[in-house]
Amino acid sequence: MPDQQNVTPGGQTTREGVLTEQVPTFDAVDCFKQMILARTINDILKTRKTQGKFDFYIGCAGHEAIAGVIAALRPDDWLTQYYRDLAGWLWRTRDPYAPIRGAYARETDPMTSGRNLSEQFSSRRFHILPYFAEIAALAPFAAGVAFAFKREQTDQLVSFHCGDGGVATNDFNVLYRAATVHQLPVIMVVEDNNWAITFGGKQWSGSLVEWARGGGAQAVEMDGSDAVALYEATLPLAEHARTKGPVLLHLKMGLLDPHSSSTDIYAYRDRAEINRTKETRDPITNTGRRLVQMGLLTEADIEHMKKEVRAQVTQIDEQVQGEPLPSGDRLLQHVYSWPKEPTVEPTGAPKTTSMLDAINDALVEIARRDPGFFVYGQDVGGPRGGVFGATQSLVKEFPERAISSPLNEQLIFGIAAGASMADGRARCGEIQFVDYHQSMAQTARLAAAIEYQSFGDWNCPVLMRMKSGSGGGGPVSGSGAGGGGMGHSHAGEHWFTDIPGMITLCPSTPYDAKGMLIEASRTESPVIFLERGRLYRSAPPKDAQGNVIGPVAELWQVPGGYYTVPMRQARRIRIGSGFPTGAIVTWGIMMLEATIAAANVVAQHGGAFDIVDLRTLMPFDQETVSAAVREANRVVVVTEEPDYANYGRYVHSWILQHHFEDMDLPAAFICGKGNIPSVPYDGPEEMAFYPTSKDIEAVLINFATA
Ligand SMILES: Cc1ncc(C[n+]2csc(CCOP(=O)(O)OP(=O)(O)O)c2C)c(N)n1
Repeated sequence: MPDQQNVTPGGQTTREGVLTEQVPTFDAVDCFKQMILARTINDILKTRKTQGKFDFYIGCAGHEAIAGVIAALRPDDWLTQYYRDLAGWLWRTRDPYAPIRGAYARETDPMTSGRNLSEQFSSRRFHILPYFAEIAALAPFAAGVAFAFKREQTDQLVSFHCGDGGVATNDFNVLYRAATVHQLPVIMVVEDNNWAITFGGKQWSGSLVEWARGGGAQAVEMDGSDAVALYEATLPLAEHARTKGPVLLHLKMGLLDPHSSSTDIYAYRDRAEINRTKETRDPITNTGRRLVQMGLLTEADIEHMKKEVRAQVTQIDEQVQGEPLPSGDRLLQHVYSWPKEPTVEPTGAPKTTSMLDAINDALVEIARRDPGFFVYGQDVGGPRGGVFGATQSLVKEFPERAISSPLNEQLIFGIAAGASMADGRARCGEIQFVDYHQSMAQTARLAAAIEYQSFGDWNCPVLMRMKSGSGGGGPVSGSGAGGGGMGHSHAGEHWFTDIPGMITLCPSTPYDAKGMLIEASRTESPVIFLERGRLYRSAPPKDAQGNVIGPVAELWQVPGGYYTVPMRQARRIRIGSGFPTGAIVTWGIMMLEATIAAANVVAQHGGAFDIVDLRTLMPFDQETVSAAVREANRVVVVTEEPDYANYGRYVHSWILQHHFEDMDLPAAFICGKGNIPSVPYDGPEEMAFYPTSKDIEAVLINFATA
């Protein structure tokens, strides 16, 4: 491999370059040179940190032989590299500028453009997944990437790296489970230096390799300080991962520096242990000795190489110090990516359709246009199409695209998210009840940070559907208790609408559910699609006289075929005629309650009300809310959430902040009655909790008569 082939003489990372499908010929001397380069960058940056040039540094000393593992992989294999893998980064990218730019948080940093801490490796071009500060948090995503590789039969693998501490995380265990259950092309590389900050105790009991083998992985334990030995050991393991299934590589390494620039090594390690580690496990010494024994280098060559590399790094360091810091003006860049294609208008014949059928239709329409699209979740591949039947049509038409998962929400999210990153298109996960999102919460939050953190280099177009809210067959006013019960009836929007970078949708009608689900599959940002259980089979709402409420009932007429409904646009529905005497801002099942209330109040008092059905909860359509509030001068926000720090409160507060002067009555707020942990199963208590059209009517009568 030519030296530094991906960087121009001025240090610009080149955008071209071919990632071949062959393991390059192994040049052991060149590999060793990358290791020396890593150590030299490490040593210079450590010094710069102590000189106060930047705030934090975390080093690679002791882990440089990892370059031997990466050298045994194909350049089109994907990596997750942890913060000690600088030598692996250099081997893969040939870019010594990037880590230095990252340390100084320069705009030119190709990994995160200064947004993330140093040594948080990331590169879409070089297939290095974006590292998160949360230890091992990339593991579920790595599972998803490997899942996509296996489905698409690409013959690529994913090499996931973490320390011994990382093995203890839920995330690592999710990767292990996904990789063994689905026999994925994954190598789990555990770089065990025996420390996790100052803790040198157990992260697992017994033997790691025995544990891994017990679940169906190939597993090897070896010294991790000789890059040539690592290269030779990894070649057959990579072949195994590619053709048979997962591999765990447990590497015994020695940490030569303190945990990071924030830690004093002598405060927690004794000198004898530090010296012993340096004598026995220094990869530069051990790999250098091996190359001398092989006759490839002399001691003098090594000394010469070290000098040459030091001069090169010193020059790069000087150059990078002169490069610009990012501007504060770009703070808001790369939070969301919206569909770039224009809206697709419906052309198919409309027919009366339930929301459940509309969702079924949408999934099939997406699958028809995207051969890689799949839905992954508990029971979704069974003949019933999940416990609610949302994937039944997909199971019939594309049985191999509705895939039942093990019972682990973090695993489900990871598979869908990683596969979406591998394919660059929405891959869908289904969580049975939003209440169980809790296990996937960290993975979801990080997915939403990917675009921002990598300054737009990476996206995670995952699409997560989940049933939320109470069960039952329609509006609370019309059908009574839904019987969801504790753990099955949270509304759940506040769990997602507080995540910048995450799009949260909650349609209230079949027409919007179909069009918005298809639209969500075209975006590059992660999307949470909340399906209200009460709406799955709901008929259009009726007024007190039993008449179907026209303007809303139309939205049960769902066109056949493919069409999209734009996100970030609320739907404004006028009930009554003439100038509106109030606006109701709501979404989901409460949209139906609001419609019933408005129709009943109009029937009694005349006038009109505007319903603003948000549909996209975050980021929500501020323009439409503003227009409705300015016109009606009176507004009520209605949510079925309990009155805690809920999402509805945010919308209400936003209206107060921006429209206080526009209102001639205080902005009203209706929510679930009481701060209860979850909605009770028994009918009387459930009915006591949910707001109904009667609660809304009381506010609207006040609007109409005040
Ligand atoms: C989820 C999470 N918990 C805690 C931390 C704080 N933390 C940062 S590094 C670290 C130790 C990691 O140890 P290990 O995985 O063995 O890697 P090493 O630093 O020893 O190479 C911890 C606890 C974190 N970053 N993420």
